[in-house]
Amino acid sequence: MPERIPVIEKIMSANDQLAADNRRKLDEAGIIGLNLMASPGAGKTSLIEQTIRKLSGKLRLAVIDGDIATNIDADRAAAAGARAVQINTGGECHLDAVMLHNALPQLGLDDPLENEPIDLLIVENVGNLVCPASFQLGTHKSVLIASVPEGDDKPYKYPGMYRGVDALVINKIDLLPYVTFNMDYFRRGVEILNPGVVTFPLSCRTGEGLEAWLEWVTAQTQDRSKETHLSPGLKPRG
Ligand SMILES: Nc1nc2c(ncn2[C@@H]2O[C@H](COP(=O)(O)OP(=O)(O)OP(=O)(O)O)[C@@H](O)[C@H]2O)c(=O)[nH]1
Ligand SMILES: [Mg+2]
Repeated sequence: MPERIPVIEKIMSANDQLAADNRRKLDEAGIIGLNLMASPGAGKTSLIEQTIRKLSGKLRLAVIDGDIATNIDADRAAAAGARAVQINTGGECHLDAVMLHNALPQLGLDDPLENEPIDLLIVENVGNLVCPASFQLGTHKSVLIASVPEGDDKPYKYPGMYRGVDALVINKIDLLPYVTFNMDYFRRGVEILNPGVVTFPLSCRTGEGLEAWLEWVTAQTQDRSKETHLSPGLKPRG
């Protein structure tokens, strides 16, 4: 039905406009934003906890957590030491720019005398390998976590998510001896979709491989000249 096409375009452009506004707010506050996406249980909150613990004292971190229900993840981020805000989407399977726009004021960015400045904002998207890829938030970089127990075929089955991200974490490598996961097959799929994407195999449980991830995160906050810019369309950047 041809009438539907303009409606969809209108929704996306409204989202992109708010994403641009979110980006402007982050830039004005000197904050680098990461949009962390993954399937449910891949280890988003675990990686956030580790990142907060390891970088506290070096970077000032804040977390905005997206979930359909509960404050569980924001509570975990707060317990690890970050300023944390929870978004409950009430059923939506992804975050969008409107939700982030409504959550940003809760970080207290407009009141720098009352609140410490923030260097890095990690946005934990709702666990889902499809929908989050279609909604820009206004963050600077997008990161996908794959985890070993999900299986090595996920790049082939969820290409949209793998195609547009700026960095890829392969979590739960401590489980490699126990599950069937062909790393070469997985990486071949990634390479077709997103050639040369920076990749961090690691384990949030053992800490193996975390150092390279922490260096990359820190570098994002130090080298703002390499920021990506918002582009129209459905690219899952930020
Ligand atoms: N073995 C192992 N387990 C892990 C690792 N990282 C996370 N887990 C476990 O995986 C489960 C899910 O971790 P979370 O960090 O809650 O995953 P999430 O992606 O935030 O989950 P949702 O927010 O519900 O989508 C927990 O039981 C973690 O302890 C890891 O590196 N190795
Ligand atoms: Mg989580």
